[in-house]
Amino acid sequence: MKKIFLTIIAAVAMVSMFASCQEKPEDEKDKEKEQEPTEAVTIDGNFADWAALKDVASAELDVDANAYPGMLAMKAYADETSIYVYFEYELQEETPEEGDPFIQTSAPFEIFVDSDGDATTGGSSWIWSEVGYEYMLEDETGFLGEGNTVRDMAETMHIYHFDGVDGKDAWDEGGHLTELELSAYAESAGTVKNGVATVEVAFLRSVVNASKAGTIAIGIVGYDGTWKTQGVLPQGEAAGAVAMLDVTLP
Ligand SMILES: [Ca+2]
Ligand SMILES: [Ca+2]
Repeated sequence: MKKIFLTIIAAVAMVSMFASCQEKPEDEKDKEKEQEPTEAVTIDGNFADWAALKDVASAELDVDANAYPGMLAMKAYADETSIYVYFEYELQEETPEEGDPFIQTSAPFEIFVDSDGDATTGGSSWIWSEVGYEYMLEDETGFLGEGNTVRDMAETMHIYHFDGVDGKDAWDEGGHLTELELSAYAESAGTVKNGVATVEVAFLRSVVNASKAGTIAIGIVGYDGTWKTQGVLPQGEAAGAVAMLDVTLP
């Protein structure tokens, strides 16, 4: 009973603190409003905001990079709170065991993040020459929605922390991924036109432990509905030829 009473006292104290916080003079409120960081990119399927950004990290499919040609272009950017990734992905023809080829309707997707900017720490991968990723975001449902649309992956994007031996592939001995139980940290939107999906994704810097200014590196992979690798960026002459993309954190 005493414990309950103390809890009530604490609750009342918190409510009154909260109430006092609410009663700020108008000019102070205005000042706070000015200090609120504005988002560099709005996740709305409109890409004019990307075109307006300065110093965007970017990678494109090289003409000689034929191994995984599905990912045509990527850009990455960060503001004070979030990391933004843009990509263009050409939908691939899939050939089921029976029947005619059809354009893929499911596109699982992964973002690898070397969040301490040190390729010698974290997991490795055959996909890039330098990786050292601490976190991987993965959506097994993928970014394609019903019809010619791009869906919001907010509810289905999983995030994994690499907590195995540095330099090991997550699927080899010594490698290990732990899924983090987080929600409401990512969102996505985009369009599908002429067989190309253009997608913008945002996720919080805090969930990949990248809150300080510095440099991180990002790589993306797109798959078809059977998890066959279709697109990789950055990509050199082949997968494994180049490092992930450096992104500056303010
Ligand atoms: Ca936008
Ligand atoms: Ca690392």
